[in-house]
Amino acid sequence: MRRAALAFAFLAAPASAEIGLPDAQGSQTPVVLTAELVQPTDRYDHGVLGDALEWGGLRLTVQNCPLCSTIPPGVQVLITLPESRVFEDIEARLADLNGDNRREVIVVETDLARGASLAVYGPDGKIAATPFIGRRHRWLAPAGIADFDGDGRTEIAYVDRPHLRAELVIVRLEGDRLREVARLAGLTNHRIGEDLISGGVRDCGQGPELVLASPDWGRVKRVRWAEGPVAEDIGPMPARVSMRRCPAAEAPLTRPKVMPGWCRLPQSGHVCGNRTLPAR
Ligand SMILES: [Ca+2]
Ligand SMILES: [Ca+2]
Repeated sequence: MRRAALAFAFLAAPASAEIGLPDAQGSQTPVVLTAELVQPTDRYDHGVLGDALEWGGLRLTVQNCPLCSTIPPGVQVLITLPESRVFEDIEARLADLNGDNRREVIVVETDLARGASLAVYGPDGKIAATPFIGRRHRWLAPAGIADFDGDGRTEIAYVDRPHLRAELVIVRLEGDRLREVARLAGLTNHRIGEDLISGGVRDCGQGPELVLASPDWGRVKRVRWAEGPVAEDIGPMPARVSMRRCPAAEAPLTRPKVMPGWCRLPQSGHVCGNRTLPAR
């Protein structure tokens, strides 16, 4: 797997507690604290997210960087893509994908000639990625991160070509590869030109469920796991779908658990959960 060019920028260490996790030898291993997309660039003329700007870099705040033993904990690591690539996404997501209590970074990485892939990064660079879709101007939209099949391991859900193919794909990080574990047609979560990704993951007491849209945006769909992902029509698309409201019969007394960083299904509006979209 081709690795992105790495440029390490040792900047001022943020004031934060020591949270590195000791390994079996007692030494500290690096932990990603924050991740953000940086270096806006117009070198990819796709504009699927509403403008011609994508991102050329990924900035991580890492504690106990193994390559910087003389630097105090809490350094910034700048991962710069080659000119043939961009990060084509609205944010860099953090989630522990392999159960080691250290979060990985999940982001859409696009090759200018071969389209998008879903990539996973760590403090030392790229860990794994799906194959590029294979054609310029083809994209995928992350949909959620959770243990969808209930086996104790975390999966990532995304929609493959949300404006064309509209297929939900669920992958799992296994070592240095992302293995596809399920695929389901007839679902989407993005409309061309919107600078947000719609829907997301919630738990109404029966495990995580994805909230998505029909390809024509006329219906709201939810996807649960029953020996594989199963989509259920839960009604017409209203002006706004609340990710924070469960059907009354399912969770009458509790609010759903909404995974952070994901958006409401919009007709308008630009708010993803409680976070603000990065400036573009
Ligand atoms: Ca991890
Ligand atoms: Ca799982």
